[in-house]
Amino acid sequence: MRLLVTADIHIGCRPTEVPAQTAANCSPAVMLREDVVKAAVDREVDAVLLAGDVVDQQNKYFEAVGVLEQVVEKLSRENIVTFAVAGNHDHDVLSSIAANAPTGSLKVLGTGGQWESCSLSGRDGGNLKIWGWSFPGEHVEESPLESFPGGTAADDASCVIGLLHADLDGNERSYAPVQGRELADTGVPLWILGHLHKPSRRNIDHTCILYPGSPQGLDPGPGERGPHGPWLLELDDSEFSMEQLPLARIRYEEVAVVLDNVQTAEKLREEVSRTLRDRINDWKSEMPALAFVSVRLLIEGSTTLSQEEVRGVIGEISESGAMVLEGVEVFVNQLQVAAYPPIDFEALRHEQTPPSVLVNILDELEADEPFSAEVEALVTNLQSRLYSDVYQAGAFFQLPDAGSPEDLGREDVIIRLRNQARALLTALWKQRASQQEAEKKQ
Ligand SMILES: [Mn+2]
Repeated sequence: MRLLVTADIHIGCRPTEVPAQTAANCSPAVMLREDVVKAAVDREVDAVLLAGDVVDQQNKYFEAVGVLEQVVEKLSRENIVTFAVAGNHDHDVLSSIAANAPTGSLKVLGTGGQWESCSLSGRDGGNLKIWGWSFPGEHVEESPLESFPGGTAADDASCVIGLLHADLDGNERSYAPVQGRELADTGVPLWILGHLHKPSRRNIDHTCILYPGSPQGLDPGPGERGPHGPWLLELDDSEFSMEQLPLARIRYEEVAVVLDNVQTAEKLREEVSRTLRDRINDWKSEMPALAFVSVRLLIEGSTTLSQEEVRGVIGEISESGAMVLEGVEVFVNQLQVAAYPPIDFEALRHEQTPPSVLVNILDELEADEPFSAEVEALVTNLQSRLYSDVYQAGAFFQLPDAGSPEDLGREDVIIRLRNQARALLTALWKQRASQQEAEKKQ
């Protein structure tokens, strides 16, 4: 028996940090309607399983209803049934969409937070039982597994799968927290989970837990990077195998360009483009449909070019619209310049001068937390300053969801501090170099 599984499609969302046209051409709705459906039909699967957050909370019903109806109808004409559970985003819309879809084409399991099972016979004569549980509201603080009916050992189905939207071993208490141990203790050999967008799988005893992830990354965050796409499952009695079909058209990544004493803008352009080409070729071999990459670019190593000069060169990429390398469009969604003039860091660490204070702060900011009390104070101070001076500024205070200082990503605050420390160190270094130059001439 063959299944196609995916999760967290978030119909209604658009991928961010790509041009508007790209976002429209590669929206989750388009991915589902075209790529996921095509894969299901081409691979002749028996069913498609959706592990929740199929629809995004913000734009839910109206964009989603038409798309999902089309999709399940098309699949059902090919004798493919769609099974879904609701997640925290679509707890209130999925079953009403199912009610309007052609009879039997979309089955939402476990509505109202009540476990429900369904049987499916495959083209190969195999028998599958799917257990599912849907979010009854936006927040669920208890593990849904507390009410799992169990008794699967005595089942007559040749294979049993669990379908659930949940936060595995995480610290988000309000999104159906579950432990890997609990999943393994159900005796269900294969769990398909939704909620985390990054694909992952792990085994605990005889249980396999798969987060298929979203069919495409939606923003530059670390949880959206890497290859995405639905997964193909092959079930044969109690044996199963799985592979990801990396169909995503957009890929989000972080790319570090390490400079080795680069002195000219031309050399910098060459280095950036060479590094990007290498990476893009790797990604293309992994993802045949790759059309766009949105990268967070880190410039490291050593250069005599100033921050502004480096930013100017990289700015050419974004100003020219899209850069095309190896047939793939590239967008720089964020630039971090962590390159220095050829500074003798080791010598500076042993001085008692302003530059050496900066080097020591930078050493800490670039290492793992926890920080010393001094550096921690810098971080929290900047965080609250950004909140009071920017977030609460008169011009912005009416914007919804302004949040609190804690919502200002700590990582972002640390990045800002590092950038400022580097810029200041570079300036002090240059000042010292020109002083030494002047003294020599006297
Ligand atoms: Mn979710």
